Amino acid sequence: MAVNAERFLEDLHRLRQFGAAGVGKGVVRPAYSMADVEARKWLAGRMSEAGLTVQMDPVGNLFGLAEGRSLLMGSHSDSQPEGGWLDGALGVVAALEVARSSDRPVSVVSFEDEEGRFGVTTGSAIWSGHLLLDQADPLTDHAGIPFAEARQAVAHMAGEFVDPSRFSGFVEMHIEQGPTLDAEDEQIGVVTDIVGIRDMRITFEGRQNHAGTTPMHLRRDAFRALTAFSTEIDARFRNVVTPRTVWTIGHVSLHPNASSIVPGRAVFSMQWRDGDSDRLARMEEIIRTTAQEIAASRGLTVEFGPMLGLEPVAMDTKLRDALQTGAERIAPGKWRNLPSGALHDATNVARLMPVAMLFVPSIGGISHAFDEDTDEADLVAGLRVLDEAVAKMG
Ligand code: HGY
Ligand code: MN
Ligand code: MN
Repeated sequence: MAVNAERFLEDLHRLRQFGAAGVGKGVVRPAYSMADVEARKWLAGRMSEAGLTVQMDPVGNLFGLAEGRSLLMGSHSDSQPEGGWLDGALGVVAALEVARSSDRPVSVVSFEDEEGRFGVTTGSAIWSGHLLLDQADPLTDHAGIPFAEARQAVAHMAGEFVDPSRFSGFVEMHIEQGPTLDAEDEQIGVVTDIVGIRDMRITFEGRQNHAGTTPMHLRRDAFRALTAFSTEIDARFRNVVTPRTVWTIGHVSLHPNASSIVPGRAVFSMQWRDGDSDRLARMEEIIRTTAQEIAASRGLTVEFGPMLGLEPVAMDTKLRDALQTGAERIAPGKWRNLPSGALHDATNVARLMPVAMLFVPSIGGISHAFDEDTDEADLVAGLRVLDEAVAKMG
C-alpha cells in the first residue's frame, strides 16, 4: 500500500492542536506538560488504530510496536518552551504513516523530553542506557522541579522499558532546522553525522546590595561577572573553534531580578556543540578556567552543575544508502548529504542499533521559534523518500 499524503498531513495538523500557541503554527508542548501528555494519549490511539501494540515506558517514551522483529522509526513530540509544529512531530507522524502503509514491520516511537527540559534528549538517553534513571531523577528544570516529580505526569500510562533487541535499526525524519536546503532550493537532506554537545549550569554568587548606595568599585555584581565571562570566552575560543562550532548562553536567571538591587546571583546555561570531542573538551577547559578567573578577580564564587553531553555520531552507511537511493528517486538532483548541527534522539539510539536520518528544508532556516515551517510539498517528498527507503531496508 502506498503512503497516504493527505492522512499524514491531517495527522500532523491534528498533533499541532495540542499546545497550539503564538503566531503561525507555533506550539508550546514541553515534556510532561498537560499538552504533551494529551498529545501522547492521542498518538497512542493512532498507534492502536494502525494495529501497533502501545507501550509507554516509565519516563514517557511512547512506542507503537509491530509484531516480531521490526524497523523502529520516529522522533519526539515534546516541544521547546516556544517551538514550531514540525520539530520532532514530523518524524513521529511520518513514522506512523509508513507503519500504516508499509509491507515491512515498522514500529513507531515518540521519545520524551528530547528538547531537554531536564538535560539533553532525556528520554532516549535513558532508554539507550547513556543516562541512568537514578542519575536523571534528581536533575531539575529551570524552575527547580526534579525529573522524578515531573515524570509522574505519565505514571498512569507507564509500563516497562521496551527491549531494544526487537528492533533491526532506527530511522528518524526531521526538519533541517538550518538554512542549507532552503537556501539551495533542495528538498531532501541525507544526514551524514550529528554533532556532539556539552551542557552545564553555572552559578556566580556575589553580594546582593542597594543599587543606589553601593559604589561601583565595591560591587560584587553577579550579572556583570556573567557579561564579562561571555565576552572573555568569545575571545579565548577564537583559536580553538571552527566556523561550525557553536556556543550559547540561552537561559539566565538573576536573583532577585529587580531594578534597584545589585544582583547577588546569576544562574545560567552554558551549551556548546561541535563535531569533534577533543574540541569540546578544550572548550570545557576554557569555560571552567575563565569562570573561575572572573569570579576570583571580582570577589565572587562560581559553581558548576553536572555536565551533560553526547558525543558526535556517524550515521549507518547501509541505512544511509537506502535513503540516498530513495532521495534520488523522489527528488532527483534536489537532495544532498549534510551533517546535523541539531541534536536528535538518533544519537542515543545509535548506541543500540544502526541509525539514519532524513531532513526536509526549514523555511528561512528558522526553528525553535513559533514561525518554524516547511512547504507541505517538501514534507510529502520526505515521507515518500522514507517509504521508498524502508522498502529496501527490511
Ligand atoms: O537542541 C537541539 O538540538 C534539539 O532540538 N533538542
Ligand atoms: Mn527535534
Ligand atoms: Mn528541537
